[in-house]
Amino acid sequence: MYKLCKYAHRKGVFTLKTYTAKDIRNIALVGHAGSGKTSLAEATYFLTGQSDRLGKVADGTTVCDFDPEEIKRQASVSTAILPIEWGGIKINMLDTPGLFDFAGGMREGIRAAGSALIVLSGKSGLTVGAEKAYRAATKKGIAKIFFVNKIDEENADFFKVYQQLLDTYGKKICPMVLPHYEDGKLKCFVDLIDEKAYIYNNGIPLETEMPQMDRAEEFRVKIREAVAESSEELMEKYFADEPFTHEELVEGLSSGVRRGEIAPVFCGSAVTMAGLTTLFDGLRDLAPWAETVAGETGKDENGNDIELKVDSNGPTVAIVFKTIVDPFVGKLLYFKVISGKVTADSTMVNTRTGSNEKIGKLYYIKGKKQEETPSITAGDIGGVAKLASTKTGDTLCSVGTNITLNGIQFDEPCLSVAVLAKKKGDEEKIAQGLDRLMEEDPTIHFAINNETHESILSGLGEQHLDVIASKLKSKFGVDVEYATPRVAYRETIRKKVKVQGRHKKQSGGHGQFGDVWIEFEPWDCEGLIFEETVFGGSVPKNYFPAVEKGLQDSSKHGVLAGFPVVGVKATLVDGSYHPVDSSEMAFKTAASIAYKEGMSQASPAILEPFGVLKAYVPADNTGDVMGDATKRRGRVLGMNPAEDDLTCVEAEVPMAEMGDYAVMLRSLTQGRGYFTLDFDHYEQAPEAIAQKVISEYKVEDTE
Ligand SMILES: Nc1nc2c(ncn2[C@@H]2O[C@H](COP(=O)(O)OP(=O)(O)O)[C@@H](O)[C@H]2O)c(=O)[nH]1
Ligand SMILES: [Mg+2]
Repeated sequence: MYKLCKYAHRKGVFTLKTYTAKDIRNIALVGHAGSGKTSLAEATYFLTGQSDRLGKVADGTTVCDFDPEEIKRQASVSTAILPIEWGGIKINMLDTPGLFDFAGGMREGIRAAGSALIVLSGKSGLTVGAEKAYRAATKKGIAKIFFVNKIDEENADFFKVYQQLLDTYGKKICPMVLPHYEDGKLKCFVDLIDEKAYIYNNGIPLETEMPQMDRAEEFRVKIREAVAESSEELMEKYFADEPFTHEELVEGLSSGVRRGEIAPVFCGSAVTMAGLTTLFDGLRDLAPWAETVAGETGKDENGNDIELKVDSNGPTVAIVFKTIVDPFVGKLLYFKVISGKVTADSTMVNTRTGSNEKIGKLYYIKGKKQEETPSITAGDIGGVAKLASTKTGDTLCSVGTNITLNGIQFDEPCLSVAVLAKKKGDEEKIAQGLDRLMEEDPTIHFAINNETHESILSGLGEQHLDVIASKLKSKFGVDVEYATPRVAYRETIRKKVKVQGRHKKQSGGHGQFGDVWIEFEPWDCEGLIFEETVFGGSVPKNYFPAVEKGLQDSSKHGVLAGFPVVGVKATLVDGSYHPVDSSEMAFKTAASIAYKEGMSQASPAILEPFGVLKAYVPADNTGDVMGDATKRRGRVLGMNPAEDDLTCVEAEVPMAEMGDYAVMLRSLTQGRGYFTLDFDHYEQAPEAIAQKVISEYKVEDTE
């Protein structure tokens, strides 16, 4: 154990040294909301002497949750960085949000991390948030370490949580420290690596007598087996029943962690700070150091793979993993240096845009604070402000290098609302604000729908959209309201008719005259297609374009509810003209008269958009999902096994019924499921729906 007193409780500003990659650990704190990630990061910050006050989530005094939205909600909505120093190494703690609505932050944190520290509550155990984080870390290929938190709580049960982990992830689960209870009371923690028992006083470990523990031997054997797996030499030692040295234990375990074969489990409490120093030691000794994990494969300008070693003398390549937008200060980008060294007042190239970026001042990030530094070396994380066109996921390279790193795969927005300005005239400011917020948060999408003319904002859930509204208010001074987006219905006809459109006006000198006979019939086409079969010049050729124009313009609005018309063929079959009074204008008007008449007679109908839904859910939920799709007037097409032990239920569903699908699916699957929904085709709306759409249109029309 590294002596805490040496590092803890230093007052005042603590300037970070420059560390080499070997001495840097980038750790993403991930897991279910409320498991104690932010509290753990705060306790770590305090205990290692970076701050002289322990921040509390409930009081809104944490360094991590500094955003007003986070203070208001007492929950993280974005990823914060807290660097600490422990026994000669630097640990960058990336405190990510656990709420699924803010999963973007989790992806960003994991992108920058070499290990995921999955925080579990000792009471609730392995929950969906932790499962998702485990999966995300596995996909990224980084190490997984568990911390069973809230051990101070009465109904916390470490061994139950351990059993859950074992059942789910198998033998790679390996506890490093055990809580010891006597008469139902937590007495001490047994460190299985140090072979020492500790009690903690405000986080300060005090060695105590090693207790008799029933299960300790079982876990010691587990550790020995895991270590033996790491090399032949150690395997021989294991079979010879020789004890491992401390160094061998650490070497064997860390190599297993690095290879993803061991997921060590620590425990303690972020509130009483018990067990934390053992965790820090574990992170120091077992979490892969930047040098061993941050080596990445990038692509050169021709798309060839380039292996990058974490080497501060190599070409400089850095990945931008987070953007913070401040309307006054501008944009702050967080980046991780994979290779080389980013220096202040230099020029780098953004490989996506190909343009140069002027790097001004560089910072280490500490919560909302920044501490200036002349450079950031390979394996470390830094911040830079005021870059012209760089955004999250971009690669920055030294001039002359062209290597693009993998960006970040974000979750697709799935819940959409129409954004309305509370104050008329704010629309432009709202659009600008949302554009800026999109730079900060790649999981929101904002665009004007050309057809409904609504501003549509999409995000990952209701809380997410709430936060956006609050940010629009606090950062850009505009108030918005959300409404259900309009459905883009269509209109068509169901029978063939032939009608006349005659336009005649005599007003003083020149008159207006146009006369057409047009057949309207259902047709398999996108909008309205026009043909003519005029015989003998009853309508002169030069007026055909005017007739077509009259029909096309009219077909933008159906006769039932004003929606665009599709699936109609209009054939000009006959008509008459006047040598003086006829004009293009007059024929255009005649065509629109025929349109109104013809469409009304041809049994018009409302069509509604249908989409293909792909709902990815646990097998247990497929029955409910299919039942729900049917209730929404959908048709189930089938079921297929999908990634991550999920099943994909595919269905055709009317878009009008899908407004709350994101909310429903989240609650049905406890956040495990997700879906995609893409427009596919139109279908005739049932009578009741059609009547509703028509009467709404009539109300609007008279208003
Ligand atoms: N008793 C107890 N409460 C804790 C512990 N860690 C966190 N909490 C509480 O759990 C709640 C959620 O904690 P927070 O750190 O915001 O969780 P996060 O969502 O994972 O960041 C807060 O009220 C904390 O005070 C712990 O170790 N013991
Ligand atoms: Mg948090």
